[in-house]
Amino acid sequence: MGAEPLEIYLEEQDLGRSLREDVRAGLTARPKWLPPKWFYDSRGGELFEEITRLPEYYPTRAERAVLAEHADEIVERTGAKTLIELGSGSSEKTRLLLDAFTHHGDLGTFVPLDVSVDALRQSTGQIAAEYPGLRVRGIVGDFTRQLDRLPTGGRRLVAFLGGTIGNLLPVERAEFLTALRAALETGDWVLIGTDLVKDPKVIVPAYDDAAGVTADFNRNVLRVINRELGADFDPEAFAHVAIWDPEQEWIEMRLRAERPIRAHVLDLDVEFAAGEELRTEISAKFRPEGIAAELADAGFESQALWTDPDGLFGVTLARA
Ligand code: AVJ
Repeated sequence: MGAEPLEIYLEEQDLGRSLREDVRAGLTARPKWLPPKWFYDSRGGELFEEITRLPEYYPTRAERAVLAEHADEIVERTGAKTLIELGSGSSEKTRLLLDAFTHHGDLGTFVPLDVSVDALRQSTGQIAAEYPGLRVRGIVGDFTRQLDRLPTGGRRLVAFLGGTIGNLLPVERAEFLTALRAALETGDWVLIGTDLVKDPKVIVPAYDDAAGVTADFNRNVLRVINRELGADFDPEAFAHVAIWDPEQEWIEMRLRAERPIRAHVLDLDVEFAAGEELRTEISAKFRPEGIAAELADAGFESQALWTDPDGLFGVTLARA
């Protein structure tokens, strides 16, 4: 069984419209901001994959260790027939779950959902080839908006890995979890990866690596806007900034104008004073009690929180 044709709920024009809306809202706000989902064109996706291999970027390795250790238990406890992955990207770590499900579960369908058509086309093709007998239904969509399109029926497990939930603001997170609960039936499961609060001396370098890959990834959002909206930003005129916010317990990525900058995008004249910063991402870090409380508020019951041996990253299994 090959991968089925991608189900496209986010057409080019929807993507274009939401990019324009975000750019207009974010670049006319004070302070200026842009949402992190616009990093991920194909170059951005590749830069992110490169980040996951950096010595400083621990979350991917730590989460992989947790999944490797507990995949069998996840299969046994959930008994899932359908695995849905939100923000699936390359689905690299998900293969640990697919391996366990193929060895002693009876998973029938894998449903990766991502905004990137390129990433999905690649991952669904590869996974369908690697797991014959598995039905692979890729969905092109935005995980904050396409939750009502998830396939129904059969015991479902929704995986949301990588700590991507930390890229949402707290209120967006609550809305997202509530919408996810509403899209599920009682008895379905969620598996959520969260980076944990720890010494900022460990966190900051993960977002400001010595090789400058994260800086390049951060600037990529300006390249995306230049290409998609015909803007004229000079990405190299911006410095990469990664700052730990101890009150909010999140890391913020920003682009700091190194000199006064004037750029044009849509019908806007965008001006940056020298030193002015544009927020491009927050990446929240969590405490175990906070994760359980947020899940409970949305109507989920946490059943397990596993961490890697160094306690860097947590994976929570919860039941709807
Ligand atoms: C893995 C998408 C959640 O917040 O760590 C990596 C992306 N940003 N380096 C994260 C990211 C900067 C990221 N997510």
